[in-house]
Amino acid sequence: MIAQLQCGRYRIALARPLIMGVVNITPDSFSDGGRFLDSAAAIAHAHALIDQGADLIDLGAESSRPGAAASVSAEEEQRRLLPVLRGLRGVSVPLSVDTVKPEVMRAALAEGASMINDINALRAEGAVAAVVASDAALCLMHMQGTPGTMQQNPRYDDVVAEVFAYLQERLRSVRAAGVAPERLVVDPGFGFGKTLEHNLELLRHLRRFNALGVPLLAGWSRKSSLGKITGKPADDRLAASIAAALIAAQNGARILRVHDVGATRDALAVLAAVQGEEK
Ligand code: HH2
Repeated sequence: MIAQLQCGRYRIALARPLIMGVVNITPDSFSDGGRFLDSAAAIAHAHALIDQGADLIDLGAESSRPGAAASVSAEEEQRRLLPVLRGLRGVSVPLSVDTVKPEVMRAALAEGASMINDINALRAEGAVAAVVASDAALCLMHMQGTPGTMQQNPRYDDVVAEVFAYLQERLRSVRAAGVAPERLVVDPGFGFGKTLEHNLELLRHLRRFNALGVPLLAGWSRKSSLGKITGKPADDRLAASIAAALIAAQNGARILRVHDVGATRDALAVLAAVQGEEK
């Protein structure tokens, strides 16, 4: 397992689990849609998450929630994203951009993004070419189907083995194109073409994914599986999100993608104290 992630001009130590704070610059994200569509609000929220202890910020300008309508155009995505990236230039943490579109990846990298987080694992034509020559970190996520239809009937014979094989193949393909392993992160994609039981099975066996040799990212924050377990709506899933983040961290996740940075930080501090790690 690599000790440091190359993330643009940053080298991030992976000795303790890192917190990736989410800022959705969208009208329709499932938990914070519309709150940060305005650039100034998105920039202010990113600063607030950094103050709360975010190690990275993930900026998304297209919702991937289940049943999301036709995707937004690359122009619209850039119109939402680029002013926020510009406004955050010079912040103390790496900026990640959550996109599946090669043209948005190129524009984001030109504006100083240090990481590309692709729920499509760079499968779009031209996506690998858009990122290969940069020094940005790349998150490759597993998804069955597309956001529009992925929750209609997710099916696996062995969810852990199938997600593992998919990520292994995507890693192989991206590395064959010339990407150094120090730039790569994988994510089983909780909630992306998975039932509650699939998500739980992946969480139980998360540690197996460490055999892929690159850091694991896990995103459970406010997701509908937590709503199924607790019966609570997205804005009332903080405690459940913290519980899932802690279990993911204990089961080997090195980056936790969360909306509630401060609370997650406190929970991880308790875990670190128990484990005797440095905070
Ligand atoms: N989840 C979401 C979006 N991007 N990226 C990775 N790598 N892993 C995830 O689990 C993940 C992700 C969905 O959450 P959110 O951004 O809050 O919602 P929306 O897609 O509706 O904007």
